Amino acid sequence: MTTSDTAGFDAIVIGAGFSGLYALHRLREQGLRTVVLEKAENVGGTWLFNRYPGARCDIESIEYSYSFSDETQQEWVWTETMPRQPEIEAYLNFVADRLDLRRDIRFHTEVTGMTFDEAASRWEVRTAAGDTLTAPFVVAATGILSVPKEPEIAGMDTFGGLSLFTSRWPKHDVDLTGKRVGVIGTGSTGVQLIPVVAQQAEHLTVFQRSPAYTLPWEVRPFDDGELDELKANYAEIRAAQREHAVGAARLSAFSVMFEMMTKPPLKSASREEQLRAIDEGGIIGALSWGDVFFDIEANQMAAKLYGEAVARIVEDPATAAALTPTHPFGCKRPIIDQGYYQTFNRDNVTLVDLRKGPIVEVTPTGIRTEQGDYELDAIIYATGFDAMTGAMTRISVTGRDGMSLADFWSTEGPYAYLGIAVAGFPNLFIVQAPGSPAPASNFVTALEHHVEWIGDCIEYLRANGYSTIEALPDAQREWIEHTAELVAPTVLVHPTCNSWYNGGNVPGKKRMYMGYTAGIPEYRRRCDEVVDAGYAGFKLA
Ligand code: N01
Repeated sequence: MTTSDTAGFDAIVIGAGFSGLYALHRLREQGLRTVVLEKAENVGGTWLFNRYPGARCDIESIEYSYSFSDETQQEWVWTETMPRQPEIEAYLNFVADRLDLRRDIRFHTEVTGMTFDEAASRWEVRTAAGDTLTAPFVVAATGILSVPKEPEIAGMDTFGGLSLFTSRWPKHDVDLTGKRVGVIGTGSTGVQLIPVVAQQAEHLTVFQRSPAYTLPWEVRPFDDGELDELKANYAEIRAAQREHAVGAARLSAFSVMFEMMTKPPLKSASREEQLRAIDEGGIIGALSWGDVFFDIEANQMAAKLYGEAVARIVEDPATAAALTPTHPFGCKRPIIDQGYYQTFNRDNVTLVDLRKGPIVEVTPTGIRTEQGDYELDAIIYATGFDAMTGAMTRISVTGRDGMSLADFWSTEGPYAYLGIAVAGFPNLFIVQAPGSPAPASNFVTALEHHVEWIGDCIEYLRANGYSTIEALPDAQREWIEHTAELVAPTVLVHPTCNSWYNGGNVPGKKRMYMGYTAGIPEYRRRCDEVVDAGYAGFKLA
């Protein structure tokens, strides 16, 4: 295939991250002439861009990897229980080479727009270079956390030092030795980055708007022979993973949270029982109560207990108090860390609690807050993502009757059917769209199922002479209502929670919890049910 070859594809895949690579492999195996359009210079998606110091996955490597190919899972060698970013990037390159995927990927090719041609029942996909490619099916493997949320702080452009963004970290080494560094953002990214930067910088100032709940975690290299033993049991490991609600059966922050739900309620625990919980379980013990996810009062009690556990690690009482969260535990994606709280005992680390006075502006020499000015040589922005919908709303997607996807999601809400398709946009499959189980699970388990469902669906359409499939608005509404009912009794929808889960982290974004929380097996059962009923909720033509 040459790069000027623009017509006659059976499927166009957008993005060459985890989802796009598998979609290409799967559709090609089905005999579809498939091309992947990728704006970056290589495979990897979000794992290519988020190469900041300390970046690593929070699911075990043997589960945060493709299960569809026994060769790749047997051949690839993970070195640690939870992989660092360079190892995940290398793994995705290995898969691309091993499955000979690169010949159908066009790098440096950014998709800027796509329009459904109703007469021809196909998509016209436009690129930044001015090419138009056509295919009946588009699989948007554009990523759930691929579009950075710009911090929009006044004066950012005026800063005379080094400005760094975790979500587009430079490829070359960044030496922060001897520098006064400021970090803005204490989500999963900031919590991973801060302990590593503290070891390099002359001084680190952490600008914290919302303290995180983060679970201390041991990550270790595999022992001799351990990985081989795991690989010998891969069939059982994968089966258990698929049957687990969060798509990861081994120890992870998610499985710990599930475990917490089985514990006795905090509201009826005596003070002695509460203290025993933190004596024996530390930070995780403070949160391990059965009622915290469903009862906001219990959740607030757990937050206080969490603060007590933090104060046992952080020596300065004011800093410990500032590190204690006030938003509900569980309403944001769980975080794990290596030595986060211990970092604040270092002489070269200062915490600025922005709840006491926010950032006013970035100045040429540092950051001005209502509490004072901080002189800095480098500022690192770890401010998160426009998640779930961000990537697709940055492409001008026009469906039936001129309908715009970005307009629909911004006016109606981030609706999709089964977390895969949006009414009004025939033959467009979005991997991990709103309503997918991905946010509350292992992304890789969720996306493998999506890709397989999409592949099977396209095969069914072709085998049965259908040229289009389209979600029906009623089915889409019912799916969204169902997802909303599932989270209604939980703290996930508490109004004080601003998270990428609900779009509350992006000013102006329509607020709605965007995941499916009944677990992967139940999701799979519902998807199977849809298929068995002849693609119920879809119109096939
Ligand atoms: O982003 P976040 P993230 N001024 O949105 C703050 C995955 N991930 O990149 O909470 C000051 O969680 C913001 O403050 P607040 C994982 O799914 C996985 O850290 O809005 N602060 C918050 O503290 C994760 O959930 C891994 O008050 C500002 C932070 O920036 C998801 O990515 C590793 C601000 C953003 O936190 C996102 O994590 C990394 C401003 N103007 C990421 N704007 C692993 O696998 C934002 N903030 C382990």
